[in-house]
Parts: sequence; C-alpha cells; structure tokens
Amino acid sequence: MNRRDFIRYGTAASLSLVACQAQAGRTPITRKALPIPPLKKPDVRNGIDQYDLTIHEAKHLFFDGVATRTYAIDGTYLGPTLLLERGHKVSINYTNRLKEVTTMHGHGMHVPARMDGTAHQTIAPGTTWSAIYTVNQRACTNWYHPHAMGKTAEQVYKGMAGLILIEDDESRALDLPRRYGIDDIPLVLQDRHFDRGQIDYSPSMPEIMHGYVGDTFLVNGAIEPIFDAEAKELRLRILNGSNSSIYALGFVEGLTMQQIATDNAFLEAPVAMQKLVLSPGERAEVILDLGRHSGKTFELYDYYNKKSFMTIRVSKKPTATTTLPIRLTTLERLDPAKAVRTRRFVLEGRMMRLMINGKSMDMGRIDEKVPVGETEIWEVENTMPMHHNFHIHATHFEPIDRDGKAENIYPNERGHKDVILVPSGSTVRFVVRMSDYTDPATPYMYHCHFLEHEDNGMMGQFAVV
Ligand SMILES: [Cu+2]
Repeated sequence: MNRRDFIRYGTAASLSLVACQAQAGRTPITRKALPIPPLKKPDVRNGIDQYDLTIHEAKHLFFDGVATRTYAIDGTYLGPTLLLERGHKVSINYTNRLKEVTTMHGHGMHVPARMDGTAHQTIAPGTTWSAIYTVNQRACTNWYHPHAMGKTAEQVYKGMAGLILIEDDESRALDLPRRYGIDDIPLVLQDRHFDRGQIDYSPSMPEIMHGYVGDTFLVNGAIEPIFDAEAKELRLRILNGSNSSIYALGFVEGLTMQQIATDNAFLEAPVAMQKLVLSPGERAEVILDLGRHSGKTFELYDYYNKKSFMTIRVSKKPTATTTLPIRLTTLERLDPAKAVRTRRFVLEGRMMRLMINGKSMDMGRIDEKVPVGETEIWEVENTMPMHHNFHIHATHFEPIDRDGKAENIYPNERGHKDVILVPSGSTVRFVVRMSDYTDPATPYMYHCHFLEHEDNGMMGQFAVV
C-alpha cells in the first residue's frame, strides 16, 4: 500500500481494532432525525455581541430508554452553533457549572493569546470566563472545545464541543445554500465507546497510542441519524470532532462532493471529491447536488473505519435554488521563497511519553518565540509508527509539501488550514506568518490534535513577539 492509500484507508491494524470493538454488545436504538444544534445569535449589550453559554452535566438520549450522563453546553450533548459576524466585537461568556476545572478554546479563531481559551485561561467551577475580541478573519467553520491540561480528551469525549460559523460580506455574496438547518447543515462527526449506555472513556495505553476509536458513530450526538433534504444543492459543514479517528468520507452510492471550504477559508474554487479524508479537528464544507435525486437515499460512509455515519433522504421539494459558483474567493498567499527561517518539529515517543522535539508539554516553558510579521516555514516530521496531525493556534498556514512533494498536498488542502495530517513516517512543510497580537508572556499552542496524544505530552507553546 503506498502512502497515498495509507492516508486514505488506514492500516490493517487500525481496521482490525475497530472490527473487534464492533463485536461488543449494543444497546437498542431507533434511528432518529438528524439533530441540528440550535443557532445561537448574539444578545447585543453595550455594543458587543454577547453569547452566554453554560457548561454543565446533563443527560442525553443516545439509546432508547437510557439516560446517558454527559457534559454539554446549554443543551444535553455538544453545544449551540455560534454565528459570528466579521468585524463585530464579541464576548463569548462561558459559565462553568461542572465540578471540575475546564477551559474553552475557539479552534481556528484568530484572537489574542489571552482570549484563546487554552490551558492558561482556566474556568474554575462556578465562575465565568469571557473570550472578548473583534472577529478578524474570513468566513469559515470553526469550533469550540475544552483545552484544559490533561483533561481535554475526556471532557470532549463526554460531549463538550460546538461549532462557530463566521460570516462576512464575501460569504453572503456567494450563491451558496445558507438556510441553517434546511440546506446549510452542520455535521459534527464523532465515535464513542458506550458501556451499558454510558459513555466509557477508559483508553488503554495501546489505545492512547493508536487511537481510542469507538464502535458507535455519532452525528450531532445521534447514532446514525437520517436527514430529510430538499432536492437541491445541500451544503454540509463537516467537523471531524472525534478524539483520535481519521475518517475517509464518501457516499456509498457514488455521489460527488464539491468541497468549497477547508479549515479557515473558502477554497479558491470548488474541488470535486469522491473521498474526503479528515483527521481530528479538520473541517470541510461540501456541496452536494441533490437536484436530480428526488426520492433517493444516500449513505455517508467512513471508508477508513468501514462504518456508516448517516443517511440523507432526498424527500422534500426545493423551496429555493442556488448554483455553485465556479470561483469562490482569492486567497492571500505567502511565498515560501520569502521565508526568513525554518522551524522543525519532530513528533516522537519515548518510554510511553509523547513529545515534540524531545520535550513533553510543560505549561511553564515557552518553546518557540515567533516574531510577528515574518514569513516562516514550519517542518513537521512524524517519526512514529502511527499517524499524527499538527494543529497551530493563532492563525492559519498554507501547506507546501509532504515528503518533499507538492503533489502529496491534495487539492482540497491547498487553502488556509490550521490542522494537517502527518502520516506515520512522513514530513509535512507549511508556510505561516503571525500577523498581529504580540504577547511575549502568554503563549499559544501547537500540538497533535489526536486528543489522547495532546493530553499525553505531544504539545508545545509559542509566543508571538
Ligand atoms: Cu498524535
């Protein structure tokens, strides 16, 4: 199997692990309609868009007649979708009603380090922390999730995550589906282990290393749900919200996905995809043309873990029309030839500790000082016999090559990204520039977004100076 196939479909080892987990007993379910996380519009106070959110323990119905204990934001699993407008000043106010400390990070948000919601901005039980900033980036699909030191994986697993949609004049001018819940649909894809109907977060050391992949697939907190779509273009905003699963998504019936956006921005033009690979934390917006498929059903399937996520049933008459534009945007590009330095990051493991450049995460150590306004190349090498990815806070980057070959960066990755898959044994390079928000005392983070890896040391800190 060459590396390309390896990225797409994974290893025999990962597949056999999933197969054996799938043998475990299942609690009965009735397939539900796809839940749509409520859209949270701001409450404007003092000229600031305020979003008040409560993090709490809850009970959610995944299975028939079983109340499953969860952590959630406002509701019973996951949280509402926050709609942010570029240029607006926002205050996202997180009140922690859990019995433990948490934090809330805006993944993909270009904000000052003090507002980033990392392990340094803790929210003690019974207190409120606010992320206050002016939305200063392009339209895209981001998300929020905890980032507490050593607790991220478990808290996300119990249900803490939600989407952030940024809109701007450019996104509104494009002829794209934008009716939230009708033809503009968020899909938070996750997998979970359950034990007698309760969420079971108990990874063994091999599972920490190779991925804690559950046998139950969830979309927006429902097990293999059904969505009734209009016979027209449908926009899916897909988040790989799993702890440590790579998904290779496609439709069993062979439906083409036109990818229009990657992590931090629209792609310049739609990219036709049969299989869409997303590692943990990555997002993709895709358009499906269901206009000629009235009465048909389509199964969204993960070819990596060989499991179904959901069914789309084209059962409704269109109540609007859109026509996918040929060109979506023009991206500001950084020139790698103008880079003033290359930073190297080696992902490695020794004695069951995960490290970057020989060091496990230490909140008291700033590993890299990155000067503002300078173009840099970051080179990330995965020396381990397992896949990782690499995520940076603060800003986006532009992938250059994998293993020295530009063609190993797929067309749908040639945009503004903040997470990139670094397969076992490979090296990825990207170009990046910190544009503002200097703060020598408060670091941002870079890390593997496989949450068990992050929690076990594969993370470092950088300050923009
Ligand atoms: Cu990793």
